[in-house]
Amino acid sequence: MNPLDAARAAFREHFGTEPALLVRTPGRVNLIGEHTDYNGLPVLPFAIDRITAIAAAPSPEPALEAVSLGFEPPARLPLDADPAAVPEPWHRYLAAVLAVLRPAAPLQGVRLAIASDIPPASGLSSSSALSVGMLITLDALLSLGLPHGTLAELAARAERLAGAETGGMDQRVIACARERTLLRIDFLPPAMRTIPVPPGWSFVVASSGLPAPKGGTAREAYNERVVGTRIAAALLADMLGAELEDVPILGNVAAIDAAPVLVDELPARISARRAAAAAGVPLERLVTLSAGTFDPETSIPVRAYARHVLAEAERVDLACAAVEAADLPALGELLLASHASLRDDYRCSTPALDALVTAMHRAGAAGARLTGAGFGGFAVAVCEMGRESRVIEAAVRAAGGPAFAVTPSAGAGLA
Ligand code: NG1
Repeated sequence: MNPLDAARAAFREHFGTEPALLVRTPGRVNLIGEHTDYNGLPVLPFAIDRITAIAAAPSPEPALEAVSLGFEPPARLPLDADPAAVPEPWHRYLAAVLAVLRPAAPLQGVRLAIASDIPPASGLSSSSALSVGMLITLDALLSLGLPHGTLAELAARAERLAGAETGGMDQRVIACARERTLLRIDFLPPAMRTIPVPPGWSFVVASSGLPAPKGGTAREAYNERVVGTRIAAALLADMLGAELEDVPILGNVAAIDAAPVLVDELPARISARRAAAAAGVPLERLVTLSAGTFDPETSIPVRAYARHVLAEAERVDLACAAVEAADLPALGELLLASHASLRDDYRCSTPALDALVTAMHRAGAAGARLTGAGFGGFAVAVCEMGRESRVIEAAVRAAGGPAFAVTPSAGAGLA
């Protein structure tokens, strides 16, 4: 059963009435531009033809009641629930969405049934599909009329409250994507540009066999990179004599010609406490996260992290040019270079992801790389149309699957 029919049926079964509306929210693949968004640097993702569906109706009770076919147990949360006090991880996302919407509107009770065919903990953004879908649902039920760009921003804020200091790529592409196009997203200043996919190109995604969970050690590892790149930005700004207000990010210094050269002068490892003293910035700017504080004593490999982020931002520019020129081999090389940088400098690949990327490339893909935050999850490959089945077979042989072709699809909306 497709997720829309499954969500509708689950709603009927659980609440005994018909839903008032249905929302469809796609997952996404990030083609290139990994770990650049929270540095204010560009990304090039697209929405996929796998969706989360939400069937919803207003409720007479002043509560959010939700049932999910993918996650147990069902949720019943007061409308003023504090996400930090909600123990069940998937309920925390629901509570975080209520929390970010509260200042915008008086909330009313709602009933939801959720079904999805986006593999969870895959790097294909099932979490953002849920948060964006919830916001579209509540926006419609409460007749708020908020633009999709605003809903994407609120969804990113909600996910930060739920624990991962996300940069905002996933929520924007899921809310704003168009069919058969990639979406280049810039953050400084904010901008979006669709880039049509040349005819005859195909994309394949494949599991590495290990999940990329949003909680626990993977969240710690993600937040360590957020803090590590803030440290690098603060130290580079100090070397360049640039004044940074607020939280330092590499996007603030990336456009300064000397920055890439000075990366080699950064310490190989340093803690936030020592870096704050050296760069003369308040420690809180480096370690404060939306959901807590990062340990200021942890020693972080900031030079390698900065090297990856600055080079990856350049690869996004080159990848946009390659797609616009319909140059598949050039795009493939950029994907392979991105993967090598994520493996060697950003240290967020795994042996299974490396083997998967090699297998898909050998099977005829022009290029492949891990997609999403890494530490497990999926890889993406680009190939000529007609070669998908060989790439998929090689991926399944290397890592056990699932592996499937994905089509750049439209963003979220009412079904
Ligand atoms: P995943 O792990 O694929 O959901 C995460 C972040 C993105 C981005 C990528 C790395 C969330 C919700 N998303 O994506 O914003 O930073 O890692 O490029 O945390």
